[in-house]
Amino acid sequence: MSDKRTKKDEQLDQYRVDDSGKHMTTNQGVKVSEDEFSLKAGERGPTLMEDFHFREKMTHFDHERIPERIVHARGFSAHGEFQLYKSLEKYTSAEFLTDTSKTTPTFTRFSTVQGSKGSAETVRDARGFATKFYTQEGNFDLVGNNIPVFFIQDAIKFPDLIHAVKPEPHNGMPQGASAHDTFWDFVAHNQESAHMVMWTMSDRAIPRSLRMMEGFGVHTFRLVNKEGVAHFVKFHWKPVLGTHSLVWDEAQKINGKDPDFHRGDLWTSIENGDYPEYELGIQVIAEEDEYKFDFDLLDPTKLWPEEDVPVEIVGKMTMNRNVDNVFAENEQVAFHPGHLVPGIDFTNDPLLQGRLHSYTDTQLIRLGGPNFHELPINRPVCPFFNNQRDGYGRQTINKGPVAYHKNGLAGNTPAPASKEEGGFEHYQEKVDGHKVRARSESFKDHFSQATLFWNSMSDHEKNHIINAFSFELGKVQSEDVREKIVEMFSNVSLELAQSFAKNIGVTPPESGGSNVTKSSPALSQANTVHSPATRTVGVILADGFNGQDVRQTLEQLESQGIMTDIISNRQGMLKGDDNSELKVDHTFLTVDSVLYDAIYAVGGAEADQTFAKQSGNFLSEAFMHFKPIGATHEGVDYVQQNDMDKQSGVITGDNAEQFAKQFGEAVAAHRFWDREVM
Ligand code: HDD
Repeated sequence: MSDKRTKKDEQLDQYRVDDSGKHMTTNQGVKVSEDEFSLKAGERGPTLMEDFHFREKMTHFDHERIPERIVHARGFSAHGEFQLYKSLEKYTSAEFLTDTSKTTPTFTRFSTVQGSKGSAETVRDARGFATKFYTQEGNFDLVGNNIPVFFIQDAIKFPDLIHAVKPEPHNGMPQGASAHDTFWDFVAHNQESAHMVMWTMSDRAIPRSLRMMEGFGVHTFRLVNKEGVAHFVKFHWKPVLGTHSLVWDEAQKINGKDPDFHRGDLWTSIENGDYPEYELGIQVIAEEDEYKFDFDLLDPTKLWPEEDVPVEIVGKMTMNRNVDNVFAENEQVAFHPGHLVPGIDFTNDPLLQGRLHSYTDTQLIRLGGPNFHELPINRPVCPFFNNQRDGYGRQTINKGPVAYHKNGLAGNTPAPASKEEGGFEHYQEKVDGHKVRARSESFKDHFSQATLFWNSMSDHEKNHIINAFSFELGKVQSEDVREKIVEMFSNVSLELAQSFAKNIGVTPPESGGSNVTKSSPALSQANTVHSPATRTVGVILADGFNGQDVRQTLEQLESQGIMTDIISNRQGMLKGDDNSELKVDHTFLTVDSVLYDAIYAVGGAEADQTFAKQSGNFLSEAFMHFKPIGATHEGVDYVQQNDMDKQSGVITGDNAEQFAKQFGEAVAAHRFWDREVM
């Protein structure tokens, strides 16, 4: 964890408490003399009401849960800081986007959407990517997802969408999954969801790591400069390690083997000093170009193809400090897409407009009243003054009798600030319309960008999408829903609809398809950055291993940033043929092949048949998940016994230096898709 102190850290220090080495007290500060036995009338008698220590301890415990978030309940967060690369004063007056000398403290919470607070993490789902920037001009929250579009176009449909995707109300199933009737029934009857469904059926919905996924603000926002000139903007987070995914079978197994897989990965990398980094990118469109596109900029089911509107990289967020307390920080943090600072503004996107109501509303019930902004994690780092008073849990002690505006007794303060003094002025957009409940005609093309996404996928990505539809609809009981979905997605791609139709027992459509031929290479993960850094390799080792070679290989892998865990059939120290020793991190029992990016099998002269069998299981599973496999010494026998020799991504050889180099390259490649049966 970084020792660097941000302004937010300094503020949080006032609230951080270290209890170690202290006497136990009640909440009133009275030292407690006994904490194991309640006060009783006689050793075998009833507990007495006057046991204030027991009552206080139990009452607090009884109240220790708050409502979980209605969506995004399962999440994990970390502190960080944002460094701007270049001033955006051309577009915005926001200080944190114009002053490159300042770093801005951040707090980011990642989440799944559907599952409850205790659900597993590698489910198929969108991931929340919400960042609070504690700027000197107030908090700016970028409350986005790892998918650039959304299921619906109007916030009034959000409760319907969420009711449909959440566990079905009559039996509370399924947990952490969209593979059930009500979700797909919703999709079939709300065809604006087609584009986002393509994303959730793609590898994007099963990220390898929270450190290896993109983030998107989704909506079109406005940047407004000092002169009051506005530009439309979309915000992007680009992970420095690239965008990478799990494979579906692996993801499901991880859910059982390690339901905390994503938070564990984030936590460990921050503890190790491998700080997750995401570059902030913006796409900008001038106001006068609003109508130059074949989609509506206000429609949240549409993205701006990066080839048409390039992403300009403007800064970087580094996450460098884990939370001290999950409840105080991760659970109590309250994000809101309406938390803006001067220089950033809304558009009329009807999904965004509705979100502006929902977030405060939900915090009121979740955090128990209107003072949640005073919770340490939510407090701005700049001072804040107004005439709000009272309410549950009020902490600020406002002095003086005046709590109203305008006033004379306090010199009419706190007083609103002019624009020059930093006051937020809403962008003066001209709006002229009838009050209607309607959807704009320009929002009615639901399929073109879904096809754009499909066209942009590599063969293996397409294959995964077909498999995902086949899995999800394979779990849907209603024949009618299955048929409707096939029909709906035949508008996106005939090839797609035909392929999964036959897997789910629906007659494949003969006609349909799309005339969109355009593709956007930026949408394919096949074109992402590949790096071996922070990849994890399970090293299978037994007593009698070749000490010199293994040490050299491990050193070289580590010098490429690769993390290694020694796995054996027992814990403790293993002895090499040169009497050197290596400590076992895990046994075949405590970990699993699915928890590693690659497996490196070495074995050892003293390994027996059981060891060879267990190694074979690890290798076979890694091979099945298209992962790199390395083998030297006795490990080569395990590879040969399991028919993996000379297959792509299987590296063998006894020259330690050459092996480490080739294996490192394979680890960076991450998967060998030619092993996949197409
Ligand atoms: Fe939302 C939480 C992202 C549409 C209503 N949303 C929430 C979180 C994220 C998003 C990342 C979790 C924040 C955290 O970690 O605490 N939501 C999105 C995105 C959307 C979106 C990217 C579409 C572009 N959301 C959306 C709509 C509504 C909501 C249309 C309602 C009108 N969202 C909520 C909420 C939550 C929430 C009910 C639950 C917990 C919370 O707010 O604090 O208010």
